Amino acid sequence: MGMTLTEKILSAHLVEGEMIKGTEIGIRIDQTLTQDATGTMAYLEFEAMGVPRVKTERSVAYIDHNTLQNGFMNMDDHRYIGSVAKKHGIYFSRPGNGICHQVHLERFGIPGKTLIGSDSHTPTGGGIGMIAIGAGGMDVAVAMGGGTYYITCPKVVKVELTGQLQPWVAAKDVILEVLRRLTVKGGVGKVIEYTGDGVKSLSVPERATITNMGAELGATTSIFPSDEVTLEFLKAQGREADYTPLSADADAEYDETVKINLSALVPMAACPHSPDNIKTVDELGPMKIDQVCIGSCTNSSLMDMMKVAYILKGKTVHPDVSLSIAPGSKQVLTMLAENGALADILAAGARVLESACGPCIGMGQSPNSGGISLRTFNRNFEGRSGTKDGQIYLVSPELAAASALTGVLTDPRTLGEMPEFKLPERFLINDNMVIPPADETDMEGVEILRGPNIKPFPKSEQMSEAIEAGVSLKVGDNITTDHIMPAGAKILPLRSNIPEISKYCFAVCDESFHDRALEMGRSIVIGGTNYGQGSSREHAALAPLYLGVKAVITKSFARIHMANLINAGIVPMTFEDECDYDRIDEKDMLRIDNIKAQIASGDIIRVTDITKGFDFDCRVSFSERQKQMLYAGGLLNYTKNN
Ligand code: MIC
Ligand code: SF4
Repeated sequence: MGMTLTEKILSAHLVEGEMIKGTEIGIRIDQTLTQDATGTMAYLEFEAMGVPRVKTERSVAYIDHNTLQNGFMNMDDHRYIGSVAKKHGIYFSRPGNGICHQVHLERFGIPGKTLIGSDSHTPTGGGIGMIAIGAGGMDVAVAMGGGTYYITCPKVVKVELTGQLQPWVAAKDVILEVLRRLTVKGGVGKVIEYTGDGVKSLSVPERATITNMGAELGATTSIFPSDEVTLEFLKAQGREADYTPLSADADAEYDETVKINLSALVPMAACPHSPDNIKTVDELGPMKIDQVCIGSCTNSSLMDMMKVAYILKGKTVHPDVSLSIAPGSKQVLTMLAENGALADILAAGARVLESACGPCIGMGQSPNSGGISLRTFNRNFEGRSGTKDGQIYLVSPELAAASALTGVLTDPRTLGEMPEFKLPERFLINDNMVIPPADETDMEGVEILRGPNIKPFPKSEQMSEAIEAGVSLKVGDNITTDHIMPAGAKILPLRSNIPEISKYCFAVCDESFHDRALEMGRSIVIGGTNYGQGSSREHAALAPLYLGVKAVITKSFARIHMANLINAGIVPMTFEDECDYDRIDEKDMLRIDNIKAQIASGDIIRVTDITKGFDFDCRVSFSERQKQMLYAGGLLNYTKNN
């Protein structure tokens, strides 16, 4: 039987386990990336491991999230990360150089390699044929130290693309269609592999838009083959030596197949507040809008920006609309400046932002109250924009730009004939904002620069014999990491300071959570399905750890968050019978006896609700390694013990 591309790359990197779906496998990691909002923690963890120099083929530290310097904190973090990078063999992409995923695709991604990144949109690298996976900072730290990365051996879904996108229909519409069909839970435990004739009609940046937003499916990652289109992109980046052709075998067997005829797709939008709440432009009609934001790691490539500039050229943004545009990298921005497209964008009245995450993570450009904002981003979770009742629609750059001019949601197909947009034969290559690490002989002398905002990692204890703890919070389905540990301009500067940032833990759901949890001392959180979807931020586990949360019981978990909980020594469990969710209330006292022995002996954990006087069963599925990690009180303790 032939192999899928996913299986080929994973098995070539397999160091532990067997390629049996659903079981834990360990893989060797060739490349890592971090960004600044998760990076300080990752590097504190890396330092704690005491490895002098990274053992990967390439590790890059990007600064792109916390670029607003309203106080010393973010700048201190940047200097800390820069100094760690220099000392320990990591390339440092300075603020202004661009969004990690965009720059990594342009300058570092290599087909057939494995990449993990402390950011959930690391699968962007799948656009160039990598197995690129989002992970918690601790997992990235371990991989930098040469350690194995563990995942559940995934099922592989084949998305067979046929036909060709119609003019003004975009790669964004392809992934919105996949989200419409599979939903934000549909990718859990799976890799989404794109195949079929339609693949060759998509450029690498378009493929990367699709794999980027595969994160919103909850998928382990997404991947495209590496073909002549990939070669063309690498050549234009001056990196043809990095090319290897890669694809699935013709007789590869997949666990599921989804067929999409590109020719039949129409422009769409993901409506508030979920990336899978999809409607077509026709269904939505000419709704009045207040804001348009173009950029983010999903849609900020040169091609995206050239289309936007073409649409805006010679026109003016509607007087009721604020339009902001953040090109994804210095390469993109410089090329727009050189070819004149930037002048067209500026002349139309767009507010051009630096090449960074910006509004996507609530770093500015929050919409007006109740404001309708069209964004080319990947997430529209409630409150993420910084305006609690902001109504965020996720759309293609083409639709966004067309609407910015009219002031209402506008079908880009009304723009008339579409010219051919072609990738340049040669991108402008200037890596002067990527600082290489010190030579091995000089690294000793590099001083690590620490600011007062960088507080040590919260301590976790070994697992106790029993857990008796109250329910500090009960939440519903699809709770995102933006609910658990919100971001935005005010909170992001506290990413290196767990005691401070934990004051905002769950604030979107319940502002009294922080005080209540501290008062209770030890507690348990109850959640619904797909708990922890979204970001890879381990702060969503570290803040609860700091506040005394010992276990989280839900109907189901998102992959990265569940791994982060285990890494933090918090026990994730799911209800064996979902009806028990309804029987438990906030403040109920729960008791789990002999928890270690129960975890050791099977998949079922018996829990008693002391307040209501009933027992219920929870399911766990831990590998031996995860069990040991939980007994030790998390990955750091476990790594130190071993
Ligand atoms: C996001 O898009 O939510 C982020 C900010 O990039 C996060 C990482 C973080 O919280 O720092 C992600 O996607 O992992
Ligand atoms: Fe940055 Fe937004 Fe991409 Fe996250 S999703 S990496 S915040 S641009």
